[in-house]
Amino acid sequence: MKKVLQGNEAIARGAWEAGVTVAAAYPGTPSSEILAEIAGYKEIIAQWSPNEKVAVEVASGASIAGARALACMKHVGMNVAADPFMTLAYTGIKGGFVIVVADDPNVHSSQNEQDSRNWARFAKVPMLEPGDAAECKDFTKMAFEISEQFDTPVLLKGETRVCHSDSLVELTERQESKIALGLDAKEASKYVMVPANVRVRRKAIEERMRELEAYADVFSRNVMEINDPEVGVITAGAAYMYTKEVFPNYSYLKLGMVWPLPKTLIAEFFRKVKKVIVVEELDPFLETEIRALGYNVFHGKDVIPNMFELSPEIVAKSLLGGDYKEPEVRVSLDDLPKRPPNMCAGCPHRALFYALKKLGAFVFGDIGCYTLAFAPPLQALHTTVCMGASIGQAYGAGKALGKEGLGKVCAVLGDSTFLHGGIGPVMDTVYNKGYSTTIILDNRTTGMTGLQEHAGTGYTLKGEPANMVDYEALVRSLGVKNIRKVDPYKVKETMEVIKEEMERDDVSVVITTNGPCMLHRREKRGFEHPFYAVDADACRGCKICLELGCPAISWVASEGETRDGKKRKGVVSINRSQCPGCGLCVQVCKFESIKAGA
Ligand SMILES: Cc1ncc(C[n+]2csc(CCOP(=O)(O)OP(=O)(O)O)c2C)c(N)n1
Repeated sequence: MKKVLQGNEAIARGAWEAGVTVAAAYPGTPSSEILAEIAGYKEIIAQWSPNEKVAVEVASGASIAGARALACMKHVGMNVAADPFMTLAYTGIKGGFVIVVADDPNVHSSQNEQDSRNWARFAKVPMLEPGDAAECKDFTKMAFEISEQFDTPVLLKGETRVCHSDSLVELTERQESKIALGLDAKEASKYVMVPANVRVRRKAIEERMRELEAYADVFSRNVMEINDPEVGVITAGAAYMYTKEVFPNYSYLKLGMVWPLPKTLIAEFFRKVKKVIVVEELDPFLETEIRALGYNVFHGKDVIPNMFELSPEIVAKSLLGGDYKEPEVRVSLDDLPKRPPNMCAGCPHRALFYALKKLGAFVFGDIGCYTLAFAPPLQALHTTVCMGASIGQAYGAGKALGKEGLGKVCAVLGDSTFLHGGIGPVMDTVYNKGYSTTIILDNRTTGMTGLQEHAGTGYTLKGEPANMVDYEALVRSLGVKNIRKVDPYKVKETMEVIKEEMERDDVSVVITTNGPCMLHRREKRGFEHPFYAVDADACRGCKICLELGCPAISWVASEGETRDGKKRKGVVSINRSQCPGCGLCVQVCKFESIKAGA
């Protein structure tokens, strides 16, 4: 049977067909849908872990017990998971163990742009790179076979365009793994990475790499297509799709396995074509390796951009230079309406950041929906580095500046981010006698990546009720004595509490209450939610409410007068279908011109 699947759905299907029984992940665009999809397969135990390191550890434990196991993450997740990952490359596996790492070229939704192929070379493990959904499924299954054949974790590289685009996929039945389940204490020297054992495994890795290099030459998805013998392209994944679309007659060496490289195949390709071009997204990964083998690469990163994503147009422009002709029919991006990312109407984060802005605080920010508070009109968040960094940074700034020099400073992060990477730095701030204030935005979901459950939501990935972390009790156990709760929709009270805590010469944590994600609330309320409307005859057009950046509020230019004769240049208007009735605008309006709608 064939079915149109999204790349991420196809990876999930591949894992199911491969007989995977345990899958763990922390969400992150563009990888999040894989686990959400896997959760629908009853044969697979699927879970959200608090972060990527834990996800890899969970999957590797299942693998050591003989199960086929999968861990998934976005590219930056590998930075978090790197510690277990780099050493699991030494221990090897028992049941097939695959890590999906999905890159985000062009940084559609990330804090940086990394090329995950470097992890494969760094850790000395194989990496497969699919180019469409059909390959996503096939390569996932092959990755498990390679993992077991060579006793290694295998990386499967995704990327935005591959993970999120659809193609026709041939479905087959699930095959249960043949490896016996169970833990074997006699295998300890393989799994206990103390120096004497490490040295043994270190040699095993080199042996494994030699075997994998030989395998790469016969791997059925490293495919040579000889067409025009003048020009040959070495490429992989989405870059192959782009290049093939614009240069269908060139010859190709399409690599399904991007590490290690098939040296014999490459040599053969250089014999068969005159000029070899390497087309790849991001780093000159293949190009550097191929040049290091002594080959003369005709074009690579001298013309192909080494940042952002490629497209058929970019590949054609890069390779044709002055000969490139713009296609005649085009929709210009400038013709499209501008829709900058924004927090939802009614989002509790907006209320909190409005309060911080009014307080004039310097905010060490973090990663989540609230990062959008950095943009106009709020402009109330001043750093964002990686998940959980806000707390350590605020603490570090305090150490550098001293309490007096620090002024009004706080760290702000979401609850999923707190559980991911925020617990350690709060503990550190207490232990090392800091005095910063941390604000945890408790919206009881992982909003930014699509409302995934986490250990604070009370539900598992499969929707079963679960323990719900008590944030107050947790931070108290870390030694925090000053813990306050605020309802962010009550702006004045929120400002008072945060001001007091920022002035305190001690560590404090402020936790928002009444702040469940607005998307969750809307679901529950259906169409019954309250809403607010502007009394157009009272609105003075002062635009203060526009400072909230609420997408439900817009400006209508129209010169006129208020009911009591005040001149104005226009009025604001509230879109009823968007307004969830949070009442924030009512609190900021000085002229009582926003009222409950009827
Ligand atoms: C290491 C890493 N893993 C995953 C992500 C993807 N990601 C961005 S924000 C976020 C969590 C957001 O949830 P939360 O902190 O609760 O804030 P919310 O969006 O709900 O306001 C995730 C998982 C990331 N940026 N970095």
